[in-house]
Amino acid sequence: MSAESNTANRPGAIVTSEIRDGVMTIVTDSPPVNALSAQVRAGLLAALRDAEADPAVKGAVIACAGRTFFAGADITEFGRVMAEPTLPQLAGAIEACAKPVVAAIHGTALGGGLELALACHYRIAVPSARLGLPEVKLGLLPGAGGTQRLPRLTGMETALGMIAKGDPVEASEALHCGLVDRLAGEDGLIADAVGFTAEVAALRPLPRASERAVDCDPAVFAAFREANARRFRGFEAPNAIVDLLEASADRPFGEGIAMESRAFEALLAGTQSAAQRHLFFAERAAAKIRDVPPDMPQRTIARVGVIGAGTMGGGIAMAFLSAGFPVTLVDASEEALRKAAATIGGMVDASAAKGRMTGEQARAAMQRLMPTLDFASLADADLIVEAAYEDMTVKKEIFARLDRIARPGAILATNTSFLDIDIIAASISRPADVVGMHFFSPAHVMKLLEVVRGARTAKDVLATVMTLAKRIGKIAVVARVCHGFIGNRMLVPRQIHAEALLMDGATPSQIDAVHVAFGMPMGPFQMADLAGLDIGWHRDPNRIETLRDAFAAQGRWGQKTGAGFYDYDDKRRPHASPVAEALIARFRASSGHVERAISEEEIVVRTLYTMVDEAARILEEGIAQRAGDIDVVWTQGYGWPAYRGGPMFWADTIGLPTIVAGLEKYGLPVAPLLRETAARDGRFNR
Ligand code: 3H9
Repeated sequence: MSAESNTANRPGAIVTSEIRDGVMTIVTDSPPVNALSAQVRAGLLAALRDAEADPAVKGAVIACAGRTFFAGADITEFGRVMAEPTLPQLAGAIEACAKPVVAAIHGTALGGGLELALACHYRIAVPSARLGLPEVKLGLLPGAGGTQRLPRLTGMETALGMIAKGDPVEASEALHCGLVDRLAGEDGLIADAVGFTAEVAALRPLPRASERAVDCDPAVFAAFREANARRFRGFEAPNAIVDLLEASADRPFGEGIAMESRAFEALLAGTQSAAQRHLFFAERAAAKIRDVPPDMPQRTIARVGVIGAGTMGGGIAMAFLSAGFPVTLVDASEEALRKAAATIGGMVDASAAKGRMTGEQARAAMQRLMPTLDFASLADADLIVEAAYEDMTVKKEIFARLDRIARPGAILATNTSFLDIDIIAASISRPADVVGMHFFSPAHVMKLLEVVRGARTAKDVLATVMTLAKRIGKIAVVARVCHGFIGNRMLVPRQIHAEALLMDGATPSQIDAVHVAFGMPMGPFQMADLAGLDIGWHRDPNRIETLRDAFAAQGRWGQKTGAGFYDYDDKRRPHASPVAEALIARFRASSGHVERAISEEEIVVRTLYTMVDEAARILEEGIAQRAGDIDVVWTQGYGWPAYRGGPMFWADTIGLPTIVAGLEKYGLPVAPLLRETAARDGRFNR
């Protein structure tokens, strides 16, 4: 195959084209992810027009250089008027082209990128490609024809999952459901795409997704909404998407497209999408450490050790095993090791059953697990994560042993959720190697990882752990040392004020209902019952100094005893408890509190505004690097609803002067940073 001509390619152009064997190959090279910026769109349209006008061209291939096919619209352009050609215009022009246009897909075809491919007449992909419409995760919907073209190609069931849930599909699945027409060789995509175009060049009519009919049972929509009600609760985009998919089934294509465009604009202008787009960038910004250069040399991590075969240790081991690391799991109890290995086996099997790994990968993962009683087997590990009992004496003892046996340069991490890692680091001879890796339970599922930076933690240790976090699929946020770091520290004022509200006359279910309506998965008292009310209890039933003591003394320890702030049935469902309320009333009276009516506004101020206040202190003390990091911790680790963007974004949305006024109204302290930022009408997130 030889290049026959070269259309108007200027030096440095992002979109270039070349004609081979009568097929024009249009290649976009716009790092890092070939987002469809105004410049890319203009370049694509110009090349397409060239292909249409040139009688020597019988078809065109649209492909990308670099690591991926188009990753979607350029999100940084949102909020401004989209320059022409807009993405829907470009998609329309591609589909209307009188010559066949073939999308050649590698890496990920996402959002507007996949919509562009859907507008092409054919799609060819390498086997490793993934295709998806993840706009819903940005509080949006596909706005360039995706809601109308995808169901016409794949059928409704696949389209519902891909668009309303944002689940991507692998190339093989895409082939199976009609989303791609052919798989290419992994290394010969362009050549295969050109060959394919030549093969289909003479076929007419051109297959256009918009001209196909959607065949589906109208009952699928209600069933889908019902099955996903919990997941979609509070979010605007998923319901708008299901409406549009319904429209694709019973309205003409043009009408569906007009509806899609209106719905996209409405979501784009709303707060939910602003919140979710903020989180997209915040999650990526969190990976950057201000005083650690991106090219910092890193330590090699090939073997991982985990100390402690409890729930956390097992989950952490699973997270590393799934990412391909050999893991040595150490515990002093043979029974604990046996149980952990069985649990990990179950988790690996479940992952395989869900298609997250193949049977072969599952077997290999289990072969990489080495449970042992022998602490000395950690000698060749490059990273050791201690996940033992949350007690400083225990931790110091473990780190002293590690100091003796770990190889020089090994990273020594602790999974502590509260303790001072500087004290642990100072107790051994290599404090620079010590770092906190605070996983969230279940550790193989939850995406958040708080990376705790001690006063003496080496920069290359931090850089290595941040890269490693990404390899094991975690979103890492750096925290400096304080009690509870970012996430758990913010839980403290919430719990203190929630319990103080009980003393003033509120009930647990009244307070929890406010939090659930706000979008949290559960309220402070449901969470306390889940964690256990006996945690930290002095174990003397005659010493009743706090409300917690009163509950613990009665054996109301929460879910584990079937009773706490709530009563639990055999399915662990909470029910408002007259016994708990009587206990609260007695404690209230005995401690001299007077019962009064509590409003929803007071609950919001005292349990949510106080969290914002604590977050402001975390920021001003430098515990968190930036406000967005706090938002990532709370949305990824504690169920703060993504559509509210995290505590700091939420505070910005309602206005910091409102937060200050609310706190002052109830006589609560205001962090200096919060007061100053409010006074100049500023925002935490810029
Ligand atoms: C859309 O398409 C709307 C249309 O339906 C309708 C329009 C009318 N734009 O994630 P990474 C940046 S909505 C701008 O670390 P990876 C990212 O911020 C879009 N920038 O890489 C980062 O910047 P920095 C639907 C983007 O290899 C850098 O690229 N599409 C975009 O781990 C590297 O990103 C999506 O939602 C973008 N679209 O993962 C897909 N995407 O280096 C969003 C990325 O300064 N993207 N950046 O921090 C992704 O899911 C991942 O980036 C991807 C690569 C899987 C592609």
